[in-house]
Amino acid sequence: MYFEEMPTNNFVESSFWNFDALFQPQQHPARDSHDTFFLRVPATTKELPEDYVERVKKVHELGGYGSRGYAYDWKREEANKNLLRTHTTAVSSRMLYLLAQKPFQPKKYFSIDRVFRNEAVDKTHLAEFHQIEGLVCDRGLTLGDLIGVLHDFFSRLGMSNLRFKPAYNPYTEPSMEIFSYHEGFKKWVEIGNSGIFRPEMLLPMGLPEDVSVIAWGLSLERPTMILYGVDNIRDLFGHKVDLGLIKRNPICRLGIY
Ligand code: FB9
Repeated sequence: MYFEEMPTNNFVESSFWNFDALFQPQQHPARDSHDTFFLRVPATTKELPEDYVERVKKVHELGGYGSRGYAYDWKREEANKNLLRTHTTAVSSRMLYLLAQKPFQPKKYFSIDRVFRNEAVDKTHLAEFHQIEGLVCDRGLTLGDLIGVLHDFFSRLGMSNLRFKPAYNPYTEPSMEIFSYHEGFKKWVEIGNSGIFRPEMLLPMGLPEDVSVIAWGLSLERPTMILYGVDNIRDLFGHKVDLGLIKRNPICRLGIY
């Protein structure tokens, strides 16, 4: 699908790129230590692009670009807090900001890397997993383009019977959960989330008004567990993995081309 890989080699991120740049308000529940691992050392980020930070502060507090914003007192020290990134969407915000600093060019980006969530662990969930994220940035993209790209992407993973359910993310409007009918399980399985990034996220970056960004995300572990019949995520990821299993299994070539 000719997407470019985004550089994801920083597990430690600032709250600014992980949340504020995504128009996620500072009082949002995902931003407290019940869901997010904050760092003690180094507790705060060294530098942020000051002029851009001012525009993010303004859109959170007062809105603009047709938005009312959140009308709260935005705190720089909150945005400075370092954390273990909770999604690779933090990398997407950095890449879209960099893209906006140059004359506009359409882009197709993807990322696959580790993300960390201070969540209850169980057979299928650890405090970290690998997120897969795709985004297409171009003039005049619509929800139809998003649905089209999702059909193309998931059909290559062998999933073509898709349904979409309206959902909510602070950084996308509209947002959709994605479901696929799993013949084996004889039921609809939630296979990811998606949406169109909000103007309150893109315009403060400096992207042109007529540019929109469609994006989606899923985990790497879930499809792999289902396709390989692994029922405990610890058999797939982490220090307990049986290396023999890795050696015996060829590099996975999912689905069809
Ligand atoms: O992967 C998920 N499910 C899945 C995917 C494929 C699959 O393949 C099988 C072979 C048939 C089976 C299942 N999910 C996403 C859905 C659920 O598992 C969900 O309960 C858990 N989700 C994780 C987050 O949990 C808190 C999976 C993870 C996830 C969710 C959302 C995103 C990324 C990962 C996202 C996003 C996004 C949205 C808009 C714009 C940009 C990114």
